[in-house]
Amino acid sequence: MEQLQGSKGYKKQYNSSNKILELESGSLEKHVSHKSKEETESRETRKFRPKKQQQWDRFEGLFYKDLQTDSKVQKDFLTEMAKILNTYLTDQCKTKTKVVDFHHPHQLEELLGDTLCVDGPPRDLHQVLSDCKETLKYCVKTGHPHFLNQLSTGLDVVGVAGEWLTAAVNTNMFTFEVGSVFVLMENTVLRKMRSFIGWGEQEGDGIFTPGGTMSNIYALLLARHRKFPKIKEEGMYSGQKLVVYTSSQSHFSIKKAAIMLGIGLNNVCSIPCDERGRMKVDELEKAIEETLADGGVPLMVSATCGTTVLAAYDPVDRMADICQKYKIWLHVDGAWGGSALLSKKYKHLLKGVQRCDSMTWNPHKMMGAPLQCSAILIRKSGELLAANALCADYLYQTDKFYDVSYDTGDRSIQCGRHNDVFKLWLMWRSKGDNGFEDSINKIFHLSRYLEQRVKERKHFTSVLSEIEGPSVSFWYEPPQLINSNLSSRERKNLLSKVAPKIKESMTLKGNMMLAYQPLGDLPNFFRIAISNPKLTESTLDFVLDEIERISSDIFLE
Ligand code: ABU
Repeated sequence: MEQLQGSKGYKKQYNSSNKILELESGSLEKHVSHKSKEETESRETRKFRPKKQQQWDRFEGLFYKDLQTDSKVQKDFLTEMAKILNTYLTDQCKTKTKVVDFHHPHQLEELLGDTLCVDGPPRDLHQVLSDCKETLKYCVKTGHPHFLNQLSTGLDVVGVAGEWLTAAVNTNMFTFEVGSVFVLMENTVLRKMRSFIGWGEQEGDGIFTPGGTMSNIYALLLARHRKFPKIKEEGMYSGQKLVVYTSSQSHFSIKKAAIMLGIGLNNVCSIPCDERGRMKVDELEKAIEETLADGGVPLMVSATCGTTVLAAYDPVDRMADICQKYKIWLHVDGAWGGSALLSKKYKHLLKGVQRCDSMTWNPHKMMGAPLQCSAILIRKSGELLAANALCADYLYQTDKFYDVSYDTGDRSIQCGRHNDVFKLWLMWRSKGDNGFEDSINKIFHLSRYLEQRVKERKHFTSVLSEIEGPSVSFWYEPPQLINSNLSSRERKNLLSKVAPKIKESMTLKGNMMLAYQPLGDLPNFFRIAISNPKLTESTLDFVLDEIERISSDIFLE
């Protein structure tokens, strides 16, 4: 028989099958008598747990209430949690660690079984720690050098530490009275980012948002407010057709913004791109003229600096000429490629960026900040506040005892706002401009290295003749599968099946994750976007080798 001592007076006795026999009071208690199957099972499992985990014995029978009442329990619990995370973060970067232990959703559900369930009585802290460990087992190791599936990859330890502190402080950014030091940090970092755009010290505004899509929504909102400030009060009743221009390879968030702001999908004009994925500026001017001839209002041009797939940079300077001529808001979506501004060698890709009205820039991509960290930067101050302010007097009282210009919340479309700046501020402190510049240069160097290898290797074909941003796109044509006797149509059909099949196989094997996609008429191809400065040339060689290896396993003659 086992006796557990939990929160005050929470003493129970179990027989071998874990049925409650009696409580201290001698009476059976309803909430305990239906001791859940999962708790019973987990106690059973514990008998067989490895020695290593026995260090958690002291958490058995301790519950969340004990965390609240006993600071020693809280400290011990958080120490164990830190150990778990430390091990996870260290191990995930080792090449021998799997990137993913992939299971289909229904399999994962089955595997996790009762662990997934939140019904039933509270689990003790031993179980809570086990839950954390169990969860991490199935997480995708995004800091792993072979995780190349997204634009955000890698692991910045200072950034993670910053995120831990942010979670521990758990404050809101809307007012200075609660955001305090973080409000000042936000001002500092946004000013710094604006200086890289080339705007003056005192010029401009900005805010951190929950992702690049939100930042792009802000841009369109401000463009609309500048041209039609009355919409804020009166809504979109004028019947005027407002038009947004963006390249055919821009991110879908521009369309989402148009939907949300009542502009409508049909009024997002998709401008064709050249062979490298950059907007054709002549086509932009033609489209604007067409809108005007049609009685519409050209509202915003969005230049993409670092398209999602090819990492192409639209010619911002030439687009700025057009926007100046027609008095249109110029937005730069630099969610992926904006960080090139940190590099003297590559900032030319955004030539003319200082002429834009707004810019989206996601430090959670190329700068390696933990998700999420996205900023919308505005050239003219006052526009964010004018478009969004509602002056809620329960929060933004004007008779506060401090300078309320530091209450940043009314510039936001949100009320509560997460502190996304601290981790980035801390990273900037630890790396400085030079550290970031080195990382960006390394990322670009690695992409050029990979591009060269792709061009040299037999059976690999680069999608672009020359890349701009640090993404490399290519086809792999398995010689066993694709031979010269095929018609071009058959070849294309087969080729479109190769990348998905190789990806499936490597994901199931668990040693690598890559992205693939079609683009317009182009059949599926791999995209390796490099944002992890810890990658090496030999890692990239390995990636190409592995594609060949896996391919020959699947496409046997
Ligand atoms: N916001 C675009 C993210 C796409 C990607 O990570 O692949």
